[in-house]
Amino acid sequence: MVNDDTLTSLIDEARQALGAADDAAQLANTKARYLGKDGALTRQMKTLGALAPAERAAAGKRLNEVKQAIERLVVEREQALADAQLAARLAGEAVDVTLPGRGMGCGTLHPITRTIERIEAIFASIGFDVADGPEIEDDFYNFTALNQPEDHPARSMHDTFYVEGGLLLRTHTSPMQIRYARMNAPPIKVIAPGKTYRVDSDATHSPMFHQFEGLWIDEDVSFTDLKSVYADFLRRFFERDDIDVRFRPSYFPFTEPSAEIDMRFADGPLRGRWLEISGSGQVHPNVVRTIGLDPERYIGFAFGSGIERLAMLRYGVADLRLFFENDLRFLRQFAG
Ligand code: 2NL
Repeated sequence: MVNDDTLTSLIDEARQALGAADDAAQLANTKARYLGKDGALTRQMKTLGALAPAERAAAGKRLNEVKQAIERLVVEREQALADAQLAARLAGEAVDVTLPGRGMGCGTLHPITRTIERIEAIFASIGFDVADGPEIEDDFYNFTALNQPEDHPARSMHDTFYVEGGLLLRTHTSPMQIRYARMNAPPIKVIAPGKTYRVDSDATHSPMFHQFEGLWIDEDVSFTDLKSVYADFLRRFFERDDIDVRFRPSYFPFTEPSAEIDMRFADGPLRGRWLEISGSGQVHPNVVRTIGLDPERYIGFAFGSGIERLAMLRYGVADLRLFFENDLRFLRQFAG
């Protein structure tokens, strides 16, 4: 019953069929066709029982050899398919190291950052320290220490962002200076640039904007010193000498007297127009006391200026919102 030629051709047939299997699923099917429950070889094995005992041993041995031969073919094909798959994956992932690079996209400093760096460098060169401090403040440092009465409208929910725990987002950079002045002995010469927050948003107001304030406390400073320092700053900031500066009376709770600082270019498109550029004043005696100094002995001068306004004038930017939209076409113009 077990014919040797049939078995030999069965191996050949299996070799061909296995060789034609292109993936794991086809290979499993093909294997089953020979070695499975109803496979060609399995069927041959089932005929062994009908053989005479004398023939059965030799036929059984032969069938086992054939089975092992087909099993080897299956393993070989499995290995060949795995090798081919790996080779295909490696070919697909090959990196052509001779291709030109994509180029490195290099960012630029934001114009507000550049403006802050300019301001810091100018004031540092005339002996001012640079203070830093938290953007989340408490009522004391943001208002009380600055002589803001409890019922001052600036404290209301309409102007100030309040956060959890009775804290708030600082509405000016003055709290940094109060902290600095309480930690350092006079003479105090410091500027404090940074982010400030107010509930306000339209074409000319952003809920987050930047300010820098200056504070100068000593035994004998005067408005004249403040004016010459600020005028010097403006001429260096704008890199031009044709700048006039004037003080105009004003009011702030933290200074007395207070003055608005105006500037005017002699040339260029803004020629002759007075521009409000900063608030300023003599530090209020209550604030001097809060800092821990005797207002009979120490006199202070302070100013506070909007950084976006300075940046708009310096770079000729017409709309405040451009600074916050982060349109790369705008920002790239400040490269280098
Ligand atoms: C404004 C007003 C000003 C100050 C800020 C100041 C800081 C301390 C003490 C006293 Cl620690 N004063 N800062 C003084 C006057 C005006 O800014 O509206 N600027 C845009």
